[in-house]
Amino acid sequence: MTPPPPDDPTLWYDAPATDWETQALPIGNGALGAMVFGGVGRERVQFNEKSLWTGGPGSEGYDHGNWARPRPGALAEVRSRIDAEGTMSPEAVAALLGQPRQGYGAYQPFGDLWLGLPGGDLGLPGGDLGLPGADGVSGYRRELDLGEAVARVGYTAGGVNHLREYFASHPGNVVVGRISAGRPGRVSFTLRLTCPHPGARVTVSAGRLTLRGALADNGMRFEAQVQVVADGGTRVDGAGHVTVEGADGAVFVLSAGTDYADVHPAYRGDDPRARVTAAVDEAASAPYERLRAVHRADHRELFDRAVLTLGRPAPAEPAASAAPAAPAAPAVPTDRLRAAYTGGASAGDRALEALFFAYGRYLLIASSRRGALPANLQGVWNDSTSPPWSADYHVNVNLQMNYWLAEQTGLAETAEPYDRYVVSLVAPGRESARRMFGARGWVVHDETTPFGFTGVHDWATAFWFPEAAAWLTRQLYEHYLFGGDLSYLRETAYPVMRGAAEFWLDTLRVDPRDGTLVVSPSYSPEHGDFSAGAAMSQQIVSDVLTNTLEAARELGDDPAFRAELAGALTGLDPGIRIGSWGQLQEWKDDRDDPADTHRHLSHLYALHPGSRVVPGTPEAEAARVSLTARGDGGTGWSKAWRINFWARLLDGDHAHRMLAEQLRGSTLDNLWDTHPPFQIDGNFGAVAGMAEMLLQSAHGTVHVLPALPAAWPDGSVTGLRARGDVTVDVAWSGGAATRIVLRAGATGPIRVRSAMVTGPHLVRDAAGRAPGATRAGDVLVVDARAGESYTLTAGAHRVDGPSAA
Ligand code: FUC
Repeated sequence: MTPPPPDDPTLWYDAPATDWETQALPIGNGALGAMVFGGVGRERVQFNEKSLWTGGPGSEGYDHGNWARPRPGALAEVRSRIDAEGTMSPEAVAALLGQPRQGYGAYQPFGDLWLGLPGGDLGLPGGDLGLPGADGVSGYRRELDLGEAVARVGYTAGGVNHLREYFASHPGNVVVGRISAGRPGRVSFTLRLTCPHPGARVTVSAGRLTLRGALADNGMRFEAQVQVVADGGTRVDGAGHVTVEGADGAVFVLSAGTDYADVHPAYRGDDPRARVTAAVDEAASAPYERLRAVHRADHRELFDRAVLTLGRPAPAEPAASAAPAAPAAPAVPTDRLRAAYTGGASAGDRALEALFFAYGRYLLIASSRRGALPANLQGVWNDSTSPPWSADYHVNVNLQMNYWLAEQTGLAETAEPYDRYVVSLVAPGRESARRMFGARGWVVHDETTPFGFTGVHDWATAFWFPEAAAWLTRQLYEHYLFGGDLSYLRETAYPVMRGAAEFWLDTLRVDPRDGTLVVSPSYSPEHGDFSAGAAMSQQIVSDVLTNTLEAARELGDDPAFRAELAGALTGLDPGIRIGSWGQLQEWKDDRDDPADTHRHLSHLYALHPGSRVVPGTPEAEAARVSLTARGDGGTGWSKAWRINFWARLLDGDHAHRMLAEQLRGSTLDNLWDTHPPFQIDGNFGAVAGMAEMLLQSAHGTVHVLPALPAAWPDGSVTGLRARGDVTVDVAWSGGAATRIVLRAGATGPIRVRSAMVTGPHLVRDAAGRAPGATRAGDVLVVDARAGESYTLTAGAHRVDGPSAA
């Protein structure tokens, strides 16, 4: 097979996948996802389309989770019991405020493509996928080339080389496969299309398979089409399949869609047929090489923006912003690389870590692109009609975590679906706020769906979390802080933030114990009892009110509203308290148990993703005490969050230890995160954490290598983003930065923090001129101009005037 470009990060294996969750390889374009198995006698390509969901309108009893019967006095009763008794069990609260889940639904698999290949089982799915070694197969390789976003399967059988390639094109909205052989006339296969949903029908005409049906649960219509195009040979339509014999090569293109629309209250739009037909027609009439070139350019534009290399000393004198050397494809199959991983000092360990970083960014590009729903608990990939947690949008940490890496690693555009989704929750969320709380603004609880489920169910452990709306708006505000786009703040972020803040202005209440404003009932996610003023509730509300006030000032919104926000902030309990054993308290009362190792670390919200807890302060020390007590265990996403926490505490070694825990204990052979089971938030959260280890900008400076672990003495990273519209490349050696490049998107001072500037160093713009710069301690303030780049180099031989000030 054609080897990949030598420098592209690549996952590869020497055997086909037999298991969907742990071995198959994901491709996707945001709306469409597919899992490639790479069988020899038979290939399976399982596929999804993001909007295919049961539940919502049309599903029995659906009303957005709003209370089916009015509950006058129920909230007041919970509040007064909490006032009187201090706490209330989740079960007791759920009995008063919850209700059985109705019409919630779940994300659905769409179908499977099966390629029956010579020597394989051409019958119905479910049998042997075909293992290499049988029938004289040699040189088997299955890979996912992250730079090209192409999955490949190659082997030699009967003296002929066979190669299949698959990719999911965002510009074309199609999944494309090419089947080729090293000799003319040696491509033969039968392609079938199957669907797990009862009543769906497959018809075949002119080499095109059409799958059409409607979900029994909610009537959602769906359609997929696959066109087979053969080069030479014969192509014959059969009952439910297309057969190609003796071709020189063949291509298939698949597209799929539903009649879902993200519009409240019907959530239905046009029949998908016209869209699917147009996408397949267009791709099927284009030459394969062109489809691939367009896909490649589209993917590379995002993917190439950030590259992490670990374990190679930084090159001595690279050009200012020259394209970096990407990590080379490791010589060991990825499953063996992972199995051998210890988190120690080996080159293989560094290669796996760099690959994991590249993979997280790849997965976000593949599962979150403009025009589709955001990445759910499984991104876009799901093979089950009843997936874990419905593969939904959990908003008590998981959906938020999916997008932490977007701004930091140069993928801001991938957050467009998230923004659009959050905006779409406002209409149903206003209704829930009004009907359940009698409040302005909007609300959503613990988890939600594409149909605006903003109310509640009654699973006591996780049903009540009205703080979710406020937390969701943080990413929108961050998008503004990173990119500085004022019209985005005005038109997209601020209205949503204002609504989330208004909800709390109407819902906070005075704590009779001390007169502060608190959230009640309040629940630290999935942990302990309900009480008033749990740390996370207070920290989130403080965050949303503070951010909204800042934004309101920036935009000059009405003074009366600003005064309301400022007043609430004055009375608000900020939820940051140091307890009896030096810990950051999880609840307003000092009830934390030092032996508790619960996976949630909700009370550290103000450390990350919030920024109220600043390293070096007593509160940060208390956060460290809490974090240490909770230990290094936890599920996949929980470990990922801990990487971020330790990085924010500027403890690179502990952050790295958590990354190692994640790779050792919570990562599958295909490098998917496992909760268990597979849950993609851990992939995304870990990459955000790695980025936080290398660059932070939450506290007013662009802090370079804030938490570099001893395990990463040498390396380089390009394309990390800092708040204030700065793009940063760093090369380091022996644990110290040797070169920092700042690319300024805006004119104004950039405050760079790095130990480098305390020693001899040079600062130059791209033309070799010294910019205005002043230094105080380890912070250098560079007078930057938009569009200009500034290179800082360490070195005794060139002490420089302005920067040595
Ligand atoms: C949160 C977590 C669970 C799980 C679920 C999808 O509720 O507490 O561990 O990740 O989301």
